[in-house]
Amino acid sequence: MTVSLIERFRRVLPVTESTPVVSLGEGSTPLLAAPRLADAGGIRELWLKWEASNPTGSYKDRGMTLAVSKAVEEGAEAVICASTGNTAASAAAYAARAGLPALVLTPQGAVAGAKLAQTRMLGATVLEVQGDFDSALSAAQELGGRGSHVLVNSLNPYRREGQKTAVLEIVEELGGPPDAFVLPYGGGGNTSAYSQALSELGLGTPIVSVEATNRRETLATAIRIGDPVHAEAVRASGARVVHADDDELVAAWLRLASEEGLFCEPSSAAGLAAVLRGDVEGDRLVVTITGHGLKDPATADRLAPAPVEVEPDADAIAAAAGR
Ligand code: AN7
Repeated sequence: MTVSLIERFRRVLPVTESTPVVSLGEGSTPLLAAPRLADAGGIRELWLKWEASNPTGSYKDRGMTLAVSKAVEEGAEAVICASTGNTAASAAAYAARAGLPALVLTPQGAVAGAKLAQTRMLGATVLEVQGDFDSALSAAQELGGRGSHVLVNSLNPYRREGQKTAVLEIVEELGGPPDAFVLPYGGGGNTSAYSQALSELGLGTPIVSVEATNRRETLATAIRIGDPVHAEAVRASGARVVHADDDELVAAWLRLASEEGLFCEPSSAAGLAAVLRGDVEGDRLVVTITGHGLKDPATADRLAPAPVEVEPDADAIAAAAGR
């Protein structure tokens, strides 16, 4: 039987025997070698933590299983989040699983369509806020503070407790820490969670957090966050923050797909962009790939090589294919 994240890591999570486990089979994601990209980048060992294989297609599920389980334990009647899309889908899924209503605030016009469709399918009430992510998050925090809804953004400490398990899996699987962890930096919740995991393990492994050069306008809508709510925690963690611009993000994203067979969403390639630029030191690197490419098919459709039209004829097809 599938082991839930809470069961697997029970000993290091704030749960008791009486905590109800709300699970969709999250965590225990693949750690995949990336030999071609490693060669290209002159890195001895490059590992990709493929978080797209979580139940809703992103790493958010690691934190959401715990946040929703604790919300149920504490008698919550509803959950709320603001989201650029992935937290929304994850909150909707786990709330549905728990039989709780979910209220999701999205920045209008700035969420990939498939994420919205996923969230709506999962039964959440979706309100498109006439503003950016930061203003939606402020509103969600305020409403959460009134007690009617439990906030399940990463300001909720259970989200970070759950997300720290990615580091535990990686260290366990490699038989020790890598030389560095590299991951995208949007709001900074995941960086905080990784940092928490390392300090609990007594490890000083460097974290490199990669933000969009133009936070407010990047094509990577998942990390289009002007004012990261965990900025102070990220600073305090000692993580090194570097930038990647949209051209670098897109180049890394296309290469990950065509050279390693992994189709992620554009924001998820941020870590790889920094690595391929030679910006991360070490012989053995772990790059976290945070979300699935099918989350944002419109961007793929726009930027992937276009199909070529051809007659249903073998010679014409061979000619068009160049072989
Ligand atoms: C695929 O869903 O903020 O630095 O509201 O979806 O922990 O915020 C998503 C963020 C990276 C950034 N990769 O992580 C949301 C949201 C993907 C993401 C990030 C997000 P944090």
